[in-house]
Parts: sequence; C-alpha cells; structure tokens
Amino acid sequence: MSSRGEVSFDPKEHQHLRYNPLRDSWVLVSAHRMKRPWAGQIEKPPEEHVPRHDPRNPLCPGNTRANGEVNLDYDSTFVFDNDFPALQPDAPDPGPDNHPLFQSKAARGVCKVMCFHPWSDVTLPLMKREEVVKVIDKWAELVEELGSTYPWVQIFENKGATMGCSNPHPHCQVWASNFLPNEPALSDRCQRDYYQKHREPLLLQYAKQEAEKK
Ligand code: H2U
Repeated sequence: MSSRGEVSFDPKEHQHLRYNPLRDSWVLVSAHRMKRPWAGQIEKPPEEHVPRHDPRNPLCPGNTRANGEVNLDYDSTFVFDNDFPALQPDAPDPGPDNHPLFQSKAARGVCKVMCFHPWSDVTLPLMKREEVVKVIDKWAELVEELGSTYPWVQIFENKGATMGCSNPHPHCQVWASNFLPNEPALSDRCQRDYYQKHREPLLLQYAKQEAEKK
C-alpha cells in the first residue's frame, strides 16, 4: 500500500499487459489465475515401456520404412528424406490469382527426419555429452547445407503423445522452405525496425537488460 492509500503493483497478483517486442504485441498476464481450484483433467505421466530396438519401428537402425527403403545400420545420428514431406522442391506453382482475397503461392522445400541415436529408449537428456554434440553438429551442418538454398530452415522436435509425436524413437524434423513462416517473418520485421530506430540489435539489448535487471 502506498502512502496515498493506493495498492502497490505486484506482478504476481495484479493483471497487466506486457509488451512482446518480437511480435510488437501485448500479452495479458493474470498470474493469480493459477491459484484457482482445479477439478479438471489431470494428465498421468506415460507408463509405456519403450524397447531399445523394435524390429517394427521404421526409425530404428536396419529397419524398413513406410516407403520400403531400409535404414542404414547407424550407430550415431541418421538423417533421411521424410517419406511424407510437407514440402517438396518441385511442387507446382498454383498460377495467377484472379482476386486479391483468394491468393496462393508456390510452397517449395525439403523435409528431413533426423534420428539422434540408434536406441529407442533414450531421449536427448539421457544421452552422453559426446552423443549430444554429434546431434548439434549435425543440426549445424543441415542448417548450413539447406540454408544455402532456402531462406528458412526449421529444426523441431514433436515430443510426446499430446504433441502428436508419431514415434518414441529419439528424433527431430528438419524443414527448409522457400518462404519465411509467419512468426519468423514478424519477428524479423520487428528486429529490423528496432535496429533502424536504435542502431543496436534488439536481442542483444534484451539480453543486456535481462543481465542488468537479473
Ligand atoms: P513426428 O514424430 O514428429 O511425426 O516425426 C516422425 C516423422 O517421420 C514424420 O514426419 C516420418 C513421418 O512422416 N516417417 C517417415 O518419413 N517414414 C516412416 O517410415 C515413418 C515416419
């Protein structure tokens, strides 16, 4: 309470708007909502037992994938072209639009799958440091290789059933596209605008401020 009897602001108690500089937008923060009683669904941790090698799993070493190809008998990382790619390098152009409300464009690219390890019963946090380094080196290699052709390369991991992950084997996906997806396009625009105004990279200034404010 201030001397004038006003309630002083507590971010854990009082709802407020916070600026997201990467989206030039505002987010409503109402942290006290987490205190409400919960009688809704509670997720149990998965109890599944994942075998180290499953002869039917298309991501395991030496196994046959959905398209009939046989995986190498790999003992580290293993990268292959996704057999069900969301993007392909030679997708046809939809042609000219006849109305501004109904526009379409060619979406081209490459989709790969990368297995992190030959064993299905490990995840990144359970792998040895040198095994994780090999994964990171492979990510860097793929970004460099695909980034020389495509303006955007996205590496992501769908993890767990709720996220729609189709396979327990440790893996990620790599998508390279001939367009910038919406979120990176917006944050690119915001960072460029910030640089124009302040002559300093937005993320660098943000990191400095965070370090100062602790
Ligand atoms: P997700 O678990 O995030 O769905 O990634 C697994 C990917 O592996 C998925 O994109 C591909 C799927 O298309 N895949 C193949 O390319 N071949 C297969 O035989 C199995 C799965």
